[in-house]
Amino acid sequence: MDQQLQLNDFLEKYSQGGPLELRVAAAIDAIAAASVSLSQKISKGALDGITGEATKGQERNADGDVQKDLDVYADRVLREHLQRLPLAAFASEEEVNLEIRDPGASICIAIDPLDGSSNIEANMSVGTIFSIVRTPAEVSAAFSLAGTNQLAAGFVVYGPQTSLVLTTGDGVDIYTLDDSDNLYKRTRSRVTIPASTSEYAINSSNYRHWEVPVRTYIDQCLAGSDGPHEKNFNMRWIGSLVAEAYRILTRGGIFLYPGDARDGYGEGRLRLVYEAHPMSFIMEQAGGGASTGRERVLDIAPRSLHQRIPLIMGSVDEVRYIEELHADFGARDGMSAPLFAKRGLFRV
Ligand code: AFP
Repeated sequence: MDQQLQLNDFLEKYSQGGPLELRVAAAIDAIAAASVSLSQKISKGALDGITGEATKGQERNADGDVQKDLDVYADRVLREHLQRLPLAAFASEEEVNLEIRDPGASICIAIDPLDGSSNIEANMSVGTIFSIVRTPAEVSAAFSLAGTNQLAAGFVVYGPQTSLVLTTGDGVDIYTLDDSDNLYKRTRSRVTIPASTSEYAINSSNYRHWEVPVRTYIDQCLAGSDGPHEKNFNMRWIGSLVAEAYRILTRGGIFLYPGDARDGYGEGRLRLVYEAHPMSFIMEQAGGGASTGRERVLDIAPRSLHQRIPLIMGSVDEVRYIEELHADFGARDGMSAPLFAKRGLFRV
């Protein structure tokens, strides 16, 4: 097998781009090192005390999600590895507030330490997502800017392999962890997402709560070759954003977590700063699309650190088509009356 590019080699070369690139490279290196430790812990699971159970105090994160033991552990490991770096600000899904560190430092980092934690006890893939931005003039506004301000973004998926997906704004590469030497080695370079797809991912149990454009799109997929697309579709739903994104990067597809009529889900479930922004940067760098259905996710400036956002991402032709369906139904007038939200299928 030819000598595969190691992540360290890429970071060494990238860091020569200047002082800012040096800081970004050091941050990615620290996150990668933390992920090696997390990969080893996750692969042992209950043998190493990881059960996916809630923490003893049933603590909740900023969004009210009950924290699992691995959520808290992952947050701690990543903080430890990032502690030594000059960071202006640090944000985590597991902490309510933005942590201001050295305001004079050139970069800020936001992380979802462990995405998909509800899958841990089911031995399903989970992951770490990160976003690196340039420090703005006012450091407290570090994560109040549009996603186009990101310098780098990536995620690690702890699955059958542990792989790190990375963009620094010049395409997307995938590195796989070699457990014989604990080094990340590039297994795919300049990943390109196919523009069209026959595979969609959505949690269909929420059908009755969706807006009309989303229901229309899924109805069309279900109609298959009898429907307007004149082809049959396949469906996947893993319940782990990193696993869905990784699949889309390998074979195309469309992922939807739209807003819906459930209490608290008007803007969906995913967070803008440390889930949708990094994922959207990666999708677009791989030739895909990422939208709320009505606007490009990367153009959106967060109103708050843990703001939720609808996310429709993947094969670009599919993203654009879904945006057309939303445009046909006009701007959101509150939630378009969910078809069956509060009443049975048939009036009694
Ligand atoms: P957890 O981290 O709480 O497991 O949530 C995972 C997630 O944010 C994202 O990774 C999944 O795509 C999505 O939630 C699954 O949400 P549903 O459980 O509502 O399908």
